[in-house]
Amino acid sequence: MTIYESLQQKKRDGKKSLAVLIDPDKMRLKHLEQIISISKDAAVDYFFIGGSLIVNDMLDTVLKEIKTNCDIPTILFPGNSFQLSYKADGLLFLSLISGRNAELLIGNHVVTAPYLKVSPLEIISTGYILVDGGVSTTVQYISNTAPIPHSKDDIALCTAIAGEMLGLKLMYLDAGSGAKQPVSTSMIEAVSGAVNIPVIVGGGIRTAEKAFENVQAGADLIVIGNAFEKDPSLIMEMAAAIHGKNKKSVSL
Ligand code: 1GP
Repeated sequence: MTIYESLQQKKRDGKKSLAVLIDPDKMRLKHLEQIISISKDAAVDYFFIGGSLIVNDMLDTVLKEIKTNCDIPTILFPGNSFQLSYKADGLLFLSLISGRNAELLIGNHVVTAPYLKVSPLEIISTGYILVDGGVSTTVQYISNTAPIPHSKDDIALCTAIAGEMLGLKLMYLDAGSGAKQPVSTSMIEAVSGAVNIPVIVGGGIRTAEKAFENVQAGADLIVIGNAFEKDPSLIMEMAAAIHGKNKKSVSL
């Protein structure tokens, strides 16, 4: 089963997933070992690997470390066209559909397409919707785009519908790494109620309660980076809250 088929299957079964986001630039190897070990115990569903800027050349090292220690699928979540490694299993082929920067809507895709076409990576087209998280994030600066205002659910909704109609396979609602204000549950409800493809939600999620609220609102996959970098033991709690929804037995 491909990564995308597994996501579709889980959506059909009403199962929710957790992805641990690893920014290769920020990650120390000791810390990574700990994150991998807890992720295995917590039955984390995916590793997302990427950052808006990667300064050090740690991408391959991080992927190798994950691959040698566990079977959790690794998905590149690239901040730019240079963040490519054949050591990963898949790649989110992101189109920044909340913005109007032609390079990030289609330009970079044209340049990278021939490389990706011959790569062993599973390419998953993804509509990336940046939502205002109450703080100016690296993505906003680097992408040179304005995020969708936090309370404008209808803009996010129409953007997601358009993205699905264009044939995108996943929708990613992101308040940006380290957001003060995560994406609202009302926006998650609006978007997930309007599209049939799996919905990913990330940015500023710090508590199991928030993660649980998001999956109840309709998110299929929750992505968390910063909170786990600060405290890897949180992975256990978050995974229980997200997966607990599967069994409808969690009480928070
Ligand atoms: C950012 O959605 C991710 O693109 C994760 O954000 O690091 O704030 O968890 P955090």
